Amino acid sequence: MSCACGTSNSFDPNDPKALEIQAKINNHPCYSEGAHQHYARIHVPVAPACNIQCNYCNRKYDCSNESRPGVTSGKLTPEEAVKKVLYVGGEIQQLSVVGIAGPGDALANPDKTFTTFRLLQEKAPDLKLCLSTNGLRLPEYIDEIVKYNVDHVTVTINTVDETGEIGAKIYPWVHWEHRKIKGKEGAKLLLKKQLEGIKMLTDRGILIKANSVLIPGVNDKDLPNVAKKLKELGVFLHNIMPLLSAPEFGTKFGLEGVPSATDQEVMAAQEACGMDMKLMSHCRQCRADAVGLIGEDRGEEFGKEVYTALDFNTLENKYNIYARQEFHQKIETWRKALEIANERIKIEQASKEQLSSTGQTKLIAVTTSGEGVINMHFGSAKEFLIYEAGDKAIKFVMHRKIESAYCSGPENCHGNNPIEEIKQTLKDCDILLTEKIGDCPMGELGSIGLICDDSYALQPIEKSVYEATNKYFFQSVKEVG
Ligand code: CLF
Ligand code: SF4
Repeated sequence: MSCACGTSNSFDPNDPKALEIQAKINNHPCYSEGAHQHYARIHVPVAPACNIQCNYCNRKYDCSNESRPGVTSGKLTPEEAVKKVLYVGGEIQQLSVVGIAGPGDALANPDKTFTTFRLLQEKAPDLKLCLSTNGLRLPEYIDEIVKYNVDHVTVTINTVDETGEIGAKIYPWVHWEHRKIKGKEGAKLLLKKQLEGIKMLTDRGILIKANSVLIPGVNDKDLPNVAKKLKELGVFLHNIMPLLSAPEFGTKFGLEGVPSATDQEVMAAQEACGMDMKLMSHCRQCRADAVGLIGEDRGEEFGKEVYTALDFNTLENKYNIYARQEFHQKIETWRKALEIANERIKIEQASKEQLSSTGQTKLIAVTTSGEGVINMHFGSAKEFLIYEAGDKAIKFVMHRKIESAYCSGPENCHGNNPIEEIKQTLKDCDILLTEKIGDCPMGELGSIGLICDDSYALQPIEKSVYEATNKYFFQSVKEVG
């Protein structure tokens, strides 16, 4: 059988550059969509200070450039952070990446950031190192980034408007050489440093992801220009994150009533930017102390009391780099089997024409707890993966979170399970594939025209999405492989 869909998420095995990039991203859960259901990340909150102000951020909380607003992380010293990584790496063997993403800006705290990376290089050399920054001080730290093998850098860049007008609506000030530079001048300086820093990093072969916060009415029209610029500079991945805004976050935008970006606005922005750049669509806006697979947060299991009293020898034994390598081998074997089972039916960033012979596509929601299969009951799901599917192929679009799962256990069941938020979240979807769903929620979701199907329980997600869509909407399932 030959591949029917012309999948574009594979790479050319004869291209040494492509091979090198593939090796770098293969087990990075953010840089590789295929890795995010299998590998975990940890963020260590060693960087409390920040050197700019963003109007979507309240500095009482974490850096909103990588986190959900209104979330506060504890702070760690570099030694505490490394102890935590060793402990967690022993407990969660899927751990493959350590990131510094706040609570402020990694490069506004250079000593703490690079001490942490230096210690990690010594004690956990198998982990990838990753940092996230607003970019203001990026050009100053290129040598340090290279020295410590920080192979993945995220720069948040929300506009490339050279007049500073859009930037001034987002950044009231930046702190530079002991003074606050306000308005357009500050925004122009920030942009200059971001572009300079990105260029210097791509010249050194570092993989850059750019985050852009989609702020409807402020920078939405400029995001396609951002994508073009990023492509020109050799940025690897563009992550368009929705503005999350509410008065209780205490941010300027929240207090002024600027609304959050909707799922539909994010999809439109992805559509407008995806022509130029490879997009990340599985970001979960994690907290600065996030632990686990992206989408889950096991931070509460690893409070300071668990690891700070242990010495480095004990922790390095617990970390057990050889056992971890063996475990990663098993993950890779599983991923290969999954890839075969899914019959390469998914295309990254496909156009409607690549997905469908008629231009008609459907949106499919899936519940999963990871490992690439449909293995979560509807009642427990707090997020849904959303795929777009046609009669030729499928693509991953986004995840959608909900505040409350339908069922939080018999002890909390008062017969009034929350369904309205779920109906609202899935209102534009056509099918829900889940491990198990009861008659009652199925009836509720049927009222918004959503077909619920639990016959694909424990099956590979991508193939199931394709088959179910064709079963319900396109009648015949094409032969793929
Ligand atoms: Fe962390 Fe960011 Fe590195 Fe990933 S997160 S520093 S690149 S290891 Fe990932 Fe979290 Fe989204 Fe960030 S899902 S918020 S993109
Ligand atoms: Fe907040 Fe991050 Fe912006 Fe600093 S860079 S103001 S921490 S969102």
